Amino acid sequence: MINYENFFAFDYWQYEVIRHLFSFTAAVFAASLVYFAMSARSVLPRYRNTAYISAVVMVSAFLEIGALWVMWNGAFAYDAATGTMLLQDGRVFANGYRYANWLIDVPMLLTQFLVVLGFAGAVFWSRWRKLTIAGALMIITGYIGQYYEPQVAGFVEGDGNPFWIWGIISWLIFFYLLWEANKAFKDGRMSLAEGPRALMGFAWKLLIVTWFIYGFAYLIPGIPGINQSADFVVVRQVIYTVADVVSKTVFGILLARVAMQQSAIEDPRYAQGTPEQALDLPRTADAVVVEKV
Ligand code: RET
Repeated sequence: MINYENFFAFDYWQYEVIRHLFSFTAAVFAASLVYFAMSARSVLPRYRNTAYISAVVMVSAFLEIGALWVMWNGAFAYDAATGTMLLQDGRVFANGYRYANWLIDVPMLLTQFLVVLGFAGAVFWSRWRKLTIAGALMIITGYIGQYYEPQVAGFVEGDGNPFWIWGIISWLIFFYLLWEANKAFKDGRMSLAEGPRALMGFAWKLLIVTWFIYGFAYLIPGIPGINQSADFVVVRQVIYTVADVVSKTVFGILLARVAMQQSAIEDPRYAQGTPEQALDLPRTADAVVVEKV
């Protein structure tokens, strides 16, 4: 069944806002990729994976949101008779690409979370297994449920219950995931010094809030009264955009900052603003010797 967005006639502004949301998000991720690639060497080697993971997240998100942008452009065209943007014959828009993106990014973000919390070896892998399996199952079950959006919104005949059943399963897995991630946060934060620990606490709260938002956005096609309004299609895409930028880029930058602060505390070569930080030069003592020569 084609996605819910395809059943609407959009005012031009509604269509255009959504189009700009896609181009904005794709541009943010392309720009963020540069930041993460360049900041990797500003932290101790054991934290570098956080920047590399952010870079992977950026590439995957750029491609998936770019795909949405291209599809959105091709799927609708201006209809002079009604003054609206209408779905074109033989074209569709598929919001499911977002789920394909999350399937990569959710496990990546959880891995990044464990890396910055300082887990390594067997402890890392046992936590990683639980979190990534839960993350993947949460997305896959939601992905199945979203195929029933048109039925639950009443655009086509048919049983809308699978939308709720898969959605509830996904929500339950989400709660389990939060519970495991909270345990990881509590156990791992003591590996960080006070300053970076506080910042990590903020990143964890931000993760909780933004991840909840995705779950709420899923529900919109099932809410009577708003589920046939094109305004709420716009609202849903705005929600996804904010959640995406915050959970990928802002979260990634916060984790990079935690790693930078902790690195600077453990090894002064990584203190902010020194040329050694950018260039990865030898220790200050060695650098003095080099200068004399
Ligand atoms: C679904 C289905 C309905 C129930 C819940 C969901 C949660 C989705 C989440 C997605 C997070 C995505 C991220 C992407 C970043 O790149 C699957 C919508 C709870 C939490 C963090």
